[in-house]
Amino acid sequence: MEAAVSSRGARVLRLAFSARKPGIHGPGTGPAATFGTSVTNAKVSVNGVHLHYQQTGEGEHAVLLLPGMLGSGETDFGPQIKNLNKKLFTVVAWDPRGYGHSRPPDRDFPVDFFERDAKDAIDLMKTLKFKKVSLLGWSDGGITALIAAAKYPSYISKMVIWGANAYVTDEDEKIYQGIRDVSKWSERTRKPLETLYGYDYLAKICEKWVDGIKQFKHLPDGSICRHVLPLVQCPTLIVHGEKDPLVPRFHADFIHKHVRESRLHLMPEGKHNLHLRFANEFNKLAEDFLQ
Ligand code: TYC
Ligand code: MN
Repeated sequence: MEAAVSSRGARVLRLAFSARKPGIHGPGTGPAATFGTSVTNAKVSVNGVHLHYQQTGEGEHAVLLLPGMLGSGETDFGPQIKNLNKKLFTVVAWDPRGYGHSRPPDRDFPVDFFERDAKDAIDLMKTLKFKKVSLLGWSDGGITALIAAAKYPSYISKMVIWGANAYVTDEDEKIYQGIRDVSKWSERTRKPLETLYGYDYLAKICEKWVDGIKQFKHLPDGSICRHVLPLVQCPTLIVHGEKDPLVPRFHADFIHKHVRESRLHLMPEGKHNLHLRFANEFNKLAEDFLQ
C-alpha cells in the first residue's frame, strides 16, 4: 500500500478518475469505427428506465462492461471498447440508471442500489437478446457484477472484477469523506465528469454517492455483498492493483477467499484505474480468462 493513501482528497481523486475522458456520443458510430468495427450508441427501455449502452464487436461471447461510481461506458472503458477482440466478443458497456446518458431519472442511492443495478444490468442484456453473458466490472461495477452473478447464476458465464469491495470499513469511510466535495477536486480530475454531467449534477450525485455507500457501514459487518459471495458459481478473475490507493488489498483477498471458483491476479504497478493505465495488459488478461 502506498503511504499516500493517507493524504486524501485531490490526490486520491486524481488517481481514481485520471484517465476518464468523455468521448463522442449520440446515435451512430464512435471513434472505433476507424479501426474496422463500429460502436453503436443506443437506448432501450428496461425496468421503466431508458438505459443507454454502447455495443461493438461480432463475437459469439457476449461481455458486459460495468462502470464505477458516477461512471459510464464512454468515461470508463475507452480502451476496452476500442481494443477487446471483436471477432471473439460482442461487447456492451452500459450506463447504470442516473449515470452517463441513462438520464432521466436522476441517480439515487437507496440501500438496495447495487441490487437494483444488478437487475437492470441483467434485464438489459436479456432485452438485447443475449442468451448468456460474461461480466467485466470495475469498482462499484465489480460489486454489481458480484451481486448479479450470485443472483442470476445460470445467466453468467465468467466474470472479471477489479477495485471492488464487499464491505465498508472505517478506513473506507474516511476515503469516501475525502472525495465528497467536488469543489476540492483538481480541475483536471473534475473536468471530464463535469463535461458529462454539468457541475451541479456532478456535485449533487457525488455527495449522494458518499451518503449512499456509507449506509453499508451501519449494516452488520459493514456488508455490501459479503453474504452473497458464496453463491457465486462462475469462474471469477479478481484483478488487484497493488498500488490502488482507494481499495486496500484485503478487499481483494476477502473476495478471493469467499468466491469459490475465483483466482487472484496482482498487478504490482496497478492503481485503481489499472484497466486504463495498463490497458493492453489488462485486455489480454481478460481475453485469455474469458476464452
Ligand atoms: N467504488 C468506487 C468506484 O466505483 C471507488 C472507491 C472505492 C472510492 C473505495 C472510495 O474508499 C473508496 N470507483
Ligand atoms: Mn485461489
